[in-house]
Amino acid sequence: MALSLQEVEQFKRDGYVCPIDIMDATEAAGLRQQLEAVEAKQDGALEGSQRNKSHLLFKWLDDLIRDRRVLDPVEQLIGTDILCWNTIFWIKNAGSESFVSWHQDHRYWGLSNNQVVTAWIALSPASIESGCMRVMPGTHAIGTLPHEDRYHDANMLTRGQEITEGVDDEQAVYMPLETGQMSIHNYCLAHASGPNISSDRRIGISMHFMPTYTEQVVGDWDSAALVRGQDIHHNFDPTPIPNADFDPDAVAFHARAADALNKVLYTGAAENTGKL
Ligand SMILES: O=C(O)CCC(=O)C(=O)O
Repeated sequence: MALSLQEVEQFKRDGYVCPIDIMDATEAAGLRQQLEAVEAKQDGALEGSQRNKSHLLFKWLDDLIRDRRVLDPVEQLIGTDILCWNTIFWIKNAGSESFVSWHQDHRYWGLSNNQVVTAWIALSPASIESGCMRVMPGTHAIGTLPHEDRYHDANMLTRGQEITEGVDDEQAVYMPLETGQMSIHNYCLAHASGPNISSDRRIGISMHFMPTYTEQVVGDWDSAALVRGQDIHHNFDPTPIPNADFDPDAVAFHARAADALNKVLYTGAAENTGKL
């Protein structure tokens, strides 16, 4: 078993489990190198849309969402039939002010149930200094807290969505990860992260997994990758598996998927800045 019974119990009670050893630092450094080679070709950074649904663009990321080391713990938490809805790069450069305000993802993603989980893997050290995630234990089980859109350039979230009541910093728990380690949290859990005051980049990838019975209840169309088991529900269009990085068919599909995601994430917002 990837997770112990205690870890599964902790996930049910607190809404997260951390850290989980997935790969050694050398293997993670190899993935980081592949990402940075692409960044170097395009002025040093990914575009906003490339940060999302990125498994359609990067073949190695499509491999990662199907990797048994990632899926075995996820299966223990959400069952055997698993879709991957999204993958996101979370990159804070050394000394960057980038932060993530306190939020609950279920408020924005348009997904129909509370069984969706985020697996977040570190491709460089995610320490308190470099701005690792913080969570409010137990908030996955208390419903939706009030949020406000506070558009802010340094906030990595689309609309600067922020919880206005119900978060107590004193009760928050940091989730530091070494390179190659992973955390998993329920997407209803309140979480946030601070700036990176370390001398290295903080590079993480979140992978969002859900049971196949999940529905998209806000957007007209959505897509997901079947990564384990069977999908008898067909609520999401299957995403193509790229044959290589930037495979033209997958890139074309990605454009449509990123556009649909933008519409869902900005539903009800006063302004759609296009930031993803
Ligand atoms: O990487 C971060 O600091 C925040 C990530 C996040 O909000 C998420 O994975 O849902």
